[in-house]
This record gives sequence, structure tokens and C-alpha cells, in this order.
Amino acid sequence: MSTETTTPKPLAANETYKINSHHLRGNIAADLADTSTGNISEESNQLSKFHGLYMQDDRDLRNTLKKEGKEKAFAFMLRVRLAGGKATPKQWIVLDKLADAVASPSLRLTTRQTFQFHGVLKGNVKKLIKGMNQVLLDSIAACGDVNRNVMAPPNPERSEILQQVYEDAANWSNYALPKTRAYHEIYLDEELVAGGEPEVEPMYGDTYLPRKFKTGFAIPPSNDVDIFSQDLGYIAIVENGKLAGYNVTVGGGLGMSHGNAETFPRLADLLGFIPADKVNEVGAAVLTTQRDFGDRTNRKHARLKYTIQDRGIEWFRGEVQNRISFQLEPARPFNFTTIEDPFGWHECSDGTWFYGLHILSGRIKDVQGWPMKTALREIAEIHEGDFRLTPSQNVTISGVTAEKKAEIEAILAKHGLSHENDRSGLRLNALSCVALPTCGLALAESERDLPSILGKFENILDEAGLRDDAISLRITGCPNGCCRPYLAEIGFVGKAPGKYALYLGAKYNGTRLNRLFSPSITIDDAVSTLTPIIKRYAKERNEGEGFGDFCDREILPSDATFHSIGTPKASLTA
Ligand code: SRM
Ligand code: SF4
Repeated sequence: MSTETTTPKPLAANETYKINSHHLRGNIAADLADTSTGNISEESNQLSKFHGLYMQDDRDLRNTLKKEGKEKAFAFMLRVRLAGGKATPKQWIVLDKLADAVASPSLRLTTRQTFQFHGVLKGNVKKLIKGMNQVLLDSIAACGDVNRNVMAPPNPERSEILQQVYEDAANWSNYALPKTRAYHEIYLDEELVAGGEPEVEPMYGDTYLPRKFKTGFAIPPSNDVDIFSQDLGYIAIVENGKLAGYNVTVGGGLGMSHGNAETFPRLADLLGFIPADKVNEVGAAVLTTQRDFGDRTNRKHARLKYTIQDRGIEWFRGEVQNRISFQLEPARPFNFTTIEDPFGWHECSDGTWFYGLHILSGRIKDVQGWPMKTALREIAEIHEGDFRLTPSQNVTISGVTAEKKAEIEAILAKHGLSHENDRSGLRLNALSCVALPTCGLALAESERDLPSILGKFENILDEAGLRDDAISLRITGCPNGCCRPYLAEIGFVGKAPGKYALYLGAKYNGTRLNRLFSPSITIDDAVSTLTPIIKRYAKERNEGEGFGDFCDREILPSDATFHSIGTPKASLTA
């Protein structure tokens, strides 16, 4: 008989940080108060992510500062918690002013429907968080190993169902918040109550989750939140004009590492159908199953998608079933057809209007001839409805009366922004991640190069007569997949300066991953390579066939898998 025993793998360093942190306090307060450096310790950096803060440095300045023997240009990125991307005009105005006062002046709309500030110096962190707090905004759990910003379809005013789904998303976002008062103590100067009850985290426990966890809600036929990329998804099932409940999806996720076949994007599995009033109960069951079984030894293998990939969806369903008080039902039929943002003016059933405004890469700033930040602030000053940030980094101005509609049109016209939506189908659908200079993980440019990349492709699309066709192009500076490039018909994934892996053939509606077409290519070579393909598509496509479908059918070799492990799923419609 063998006496050999396997040594358990050591826990990832973050697990030690979490357990020693006294519920996410650690040494953050002292590190923030230390004026001898703009940086904080690695442990504090990992912990402050749970409070929506990331320590970064301006990568454009690294070499110069190094030569001058100076410290890197450290500054925080802060991500706001904003379920379903809904913000009031008052909140917009305050965020706009805070960007000018205590951060880099631009505001960045993210692919998960929220705002990011960049360039927040250590000494300004508390000012920013206190300013946000005045308008009931926070950044709790916007990052970190917890349930992150919950996504939901924008434009709730259009129907009772949209409103209900938004409320379910907002309730789940609140329900899944960590209970620790660390954020309030560190940034809002809340006093410690001496001799108070010991703090407990009933859902998370003392070490929270093994890794980030993301939830989205979708209402077919629009898959605007890319539901199959979420750890946990709720697909609204509408029967006889009423919300009957949700199909629950689990185990989606996109991040991977180049050259590491153990990591891969994965589309979610269907778990089953649940009544609408069971969202929180099922969410807690999914989250605690991942809490208990997720891999805490290897952060590259710690997302829910790997737990499910390794143990199987049947096992996972059984675990969730054991943790809930009712029977999961089989998933009900649904059909996604689109992901499109509704641009321009639309009238709602209650007589109000909403306006979808395209904002390339979600970057809101003032530049010569393009004063987007000023225009949106002026709109916020007169607007009486809401703003809804969309999963495609755009904004919807909703709940607009006929009178205000004219005023908003006048503001856009005054600043020369009336035609922001008159762009090519490619531009209106394009997404990019932030990448350089703030993202510490970027291997190549993304947001900064997107306009010129689009220009190159637009020339070819014009020649092919495809200017108005909705084709999705998404680019990231590294394989983490922050703008969901593996669900794009044309996906560029940064590998090295100027070099990208090129993926083709996802389904436009987000139900099929794309596949690797070229492991490393420059943008100019990609334009040359794709030119004849785009021209063939224009001539040979079937009725209604998307560019991704055409590439999948005609261009990609039949053995071109997405990845050695990830298997593209043909369709997820039940
Ligand atoms: Fe992301 C890390 C930006 C959506 C997968 N992401 C980062 C960091 C924080 C870099 C870092 O860890 O140092 C980036 C900050 C850049 C900067 O300077 O602002 C960053 N991610 C973003 C945003 C701002 C991209 C954007 O242009 O909009 C998005 C913010 C969303 C939000 O509001 O919460 C953003 N990130 C995503 C998405 C898309 C989504 O969630 O719908 C993904 C892919 C889906 C997924 O999670 O699987 C994504 N980000 C990652 C990963 C890879 C995770 C993984 O499982 O491997 C990382 C790296 C990590 O976690 O180690 C990452
Ligand atoms: Fe940074 Fe990579 Fe995310 Fe882009 S995809 S923001 S480069 S982590």
C-alpha cells in the first residue's frame, strides 16, 4: 500500500491578505495617510480593490521618471457601483465636478455600465468618496473578490417589465454587498463603535470569494449585457405580457492568458428556470457554492467557470438545488436576436422620450471641437429623468418630456454633437478597453488607437457598400477581455506593442464565441487580410447573414477551435 500523501497546494497570497484584513480594513487607512510615497503596499492594493480602488501608474511617464530617478506617477482608478447603470442628473453633475476637482478630468463609461475615474492621487481619495457619498453613490464591491457591478438592460421607462428587471438587478446588487463597515470607516470617517457586536459576513465568510464574480440580467430579444459572459445570469422570461421568472445561467467568463491553455473564455450554461421572487435566494446559492468549491490556490483558475468546467454542470445544479427551498425547473424557451443599443430618440409608452447617444469607448472629455463633457453636464443641469449607462459604453438620456427634448437637442446642436449617432455601423458597435496609459496589464494599445483602426476599416466598408451594416469590432490591450472581444465578430486582443491576436466569427447576438484566425498580426496586416473577406461578404452573404456568421461558415477552417479547451457553442437558445 502506498504511503504517499499529496501535499495540498498553498493558498494564493490574496487569501492570506483577506483573512488577515479584519474584514477588508488591513493597513489601508495608514497607507493612505503616508505622504512619503504616492503608492500603497501590495496588500493594501489588493484589499482596496474591494472598495472600488486600483493603484495604477501613468505608463507613458514610466521611462522618463525612471531616468530622473523619481517614483512612478502613482494614482488610483476608482470605479463607481451603479447597478444597471442608472444615475440621476444630480449624480451626473457631482461626478462631473469631482472629475475636474480630484481626478483626471475625463469620466470613463465602462463595459459594465458604470463610471470610472482615473488619476486620483492618494490625498484625494477621501475627497472623492465623500463627494460621491453626498449623492448616495459609493464604490463598494465595484472590484475585488465579490459580486461586482450588476448589469441590466438600460431604458427601464419603456415598460413595466424593464422596470421590474431593473429592480431585481438593483436588489440583488444590494443583497450581495459585503456587510463590513470597512469602507465607511476608512474613507468616510465613520467611528468604530467600541464593544460593538463582532462583524460577520453571512454570505461571504471571512475570505470572501476565490475571485471576482459578475452578474447580469437580460431581456430577450436583446442580449445587450452579453449574458453568457457572466458568472451568473438572469434571462427574463415574459409570458402573456408578464414577467414569469428567469432562466438562470452560470459559469460564463472571458479572461484568459496568451499561451496558457488552462485558461479560456467560456460561455455560461443554463441552470434552470426560477420564479422572479427567487433571484436573491438562487444568487446566494450560486455564490456560496463558488465560495465553497472555487479554487483558492490559483487565481488563474479561480473563477466560477473553472469550477463548473472541472466538476460539470450536473454536479453544480445539484449543489445549488441543495441550497434552495424550491425545485429548479427546466429552462424555458427564449431567443436572442440582437445586442444593439437603441441610438437616437425613442418615444416610450408613458409619453416620455429617451435618447441613446453614442460615445466612442465611453470616454467623456472635452476636446477641441468635441466638448462631450460640457454638453452632458449642461444636459444634466436641465434634465428631469435619468441617465442609463449602456453595456456598450454609451449613454441613454431617459424620461425626457417633449419640452426637454427640444432643449436637449439644442444643447447637442450648440456643441456640434447632433450627429454623434450618424456614424458607420462598425463605429457605433465598436468597443475598446481602457489599456494604456493607465492599465497596468496592457500589452498593446486599445482605446487610444481605436479611432484610427476604425477609420482604416471604414474605408474598406465604404468600398464594399457596407457602411451602415452593424458589424461588431472589439479591441483589448491584453487577453483579459475587458470589452468582451471574444464575443465580437472581429476581435483584436493585444499581444505586444502593435501586435494582436485576431479572432473572427462570433455571433453578433453574443451566443457564440469567435475563433482564433491569426495568433499575431499588426492592424495594417489585418486590414489587408480582411479586405477581400469583407468584399466577399458583401457579395456572397446569405439573406440576413451577419459578418461573424459568414466568417464562421466560409473563412474559418473547420478545425479552428477557439482554443484547445474552450469549445464554441453553436447556439444556446433552448
Ligand atoms: Fe476588466 C482587470 C478595466 C470589464 C476581465 N479590468 C482590469 C483592470 C482593473 C486592470 C487591473 O487589474 O490592473 C482594468 C483597469 C483599466 C483602467 O485603467 O481603467 C480593467 N474591465 C475594465 C473596464 C473599465 C474596461 C472598459 O473599457 O470598460 C471594465 C470595467 C467593468 C466594470 O465597470 O466593472 C472591465 N473586465 C471587464 C470584462 C467585461 C465584463 O465584465 O462584462 C471582463 C471579461 C469578463 C470576465 O470577467 O470574464 C474583464 N478585467 C478582466 C480580467 C480577467 C479576469 C479573468 O477571469 O481572467 C482582469 C484581470 C484580473 O482580474 O486579474 C481585469
Ligand atoms: Fe487592461 Fe487588458 Fe482589461 Fe484592456 S483588457 S483594460 S489591457 S486588463
